[in-house]
Amino acid sequence: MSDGDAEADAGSVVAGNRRAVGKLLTRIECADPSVLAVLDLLYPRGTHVPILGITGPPGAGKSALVDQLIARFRARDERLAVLAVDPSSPFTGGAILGDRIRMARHNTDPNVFIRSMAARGHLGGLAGAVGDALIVFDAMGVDRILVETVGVGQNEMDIILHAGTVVVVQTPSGGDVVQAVKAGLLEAGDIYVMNKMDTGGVDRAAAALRDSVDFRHPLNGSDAWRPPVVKTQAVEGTGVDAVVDAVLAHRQHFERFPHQLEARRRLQMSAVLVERVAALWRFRNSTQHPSGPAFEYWLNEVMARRSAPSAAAAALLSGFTREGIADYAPAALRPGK
Ligand SMILES: Nc1nc2c(ncn2[C@@H]2O[C@H](COP(=O)(O)OP(=O)(O)OP(=O)(O)O)[C@@H](O)[C@H]2O)c(=O)[nH]1
Ligand SMILES: [Mg+2]
Repeated sequence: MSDGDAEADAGSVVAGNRRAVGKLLTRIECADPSVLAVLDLLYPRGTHVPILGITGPPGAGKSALVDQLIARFRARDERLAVLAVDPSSPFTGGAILGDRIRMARHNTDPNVFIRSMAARGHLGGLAGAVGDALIVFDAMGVDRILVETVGVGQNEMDIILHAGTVVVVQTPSGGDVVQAVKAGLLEAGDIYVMNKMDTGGVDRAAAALRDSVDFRHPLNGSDAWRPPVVKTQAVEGTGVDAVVDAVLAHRQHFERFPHQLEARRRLQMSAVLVERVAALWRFRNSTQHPSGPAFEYWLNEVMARRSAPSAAAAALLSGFTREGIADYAPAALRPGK
């Protein structure tokens, strides 16, 4: 694909062409390397759109909440992009299809772009695909981006690495808090939602969550954000206005304390970079047998005990390109020279 094509694709995204956005996301999903040139053009043209992450255990009501949030933000005349990350994990217990369809009712609204993403083939894994999709969303001219991911194990990290505000959805059911602690969700949230308030034990569960969250977010001075705990019934929309208020308040908090937002972005971006480095290496070695002149060269060096493995690894890393590994074997070091 030529540079001109990349320019044209990037231009269509910036112009808000939904078809172009959709095609680009498909190319990201299936790890089409020609997409990298488009992302390079789009990234500097991003507009720092606020990203709202919604995470929590399977079936907690994340999609139902997102559906309600879309309606609320649309009522405020915001243009939205929504990414539903599908980890294709065996844990997923919610009524995916039903709720996706319910959420998809907004797709007829020209100011809402909804997309779900699986992306196991992506160079940077699912986290990489989400990051790349967010670059596209950030450039397409929307006012807010919503991302839903299941908060199990590593998957909630996809959101935490990118979102300016993270909403953690819980339910009163017994195992949730234990699972949340395990998944690191009690450190991750800026806002906590105790959903399914129509089911039993919600007040006790919300109070226990309040205590756990306070315990993990010690208030260091008056400029610290105290994550609110909001009770909701996401299908009917009860309590969702309070979630919206909390989202807007969190944004205002960052406007008052911009250094906190800056510090968070820096921390997130360093994690993104580290993850990208690791992903490049994993990709290379999961898709093909490690080979090529550079790998062979350094393998031989290690086998012959001329180079320690760590030194060879560092040399190999220095020869990385994002498509894989460059043919990197310094001529001066080649055997026989
Ligand atoms: N009773 C009750 N049911 C709810 C509530 N919110 C969601 N549900 C139901 O719970 C089920 C799961 O809701 P989803 O919105 O799909 O949950 P999810 O967290 O998106 O699920 P996954 O994406 O599969 O992890 C659905 O059958 C919803 O209708 C609620 O507040 N009360
Ligand atoms: Mg869902």
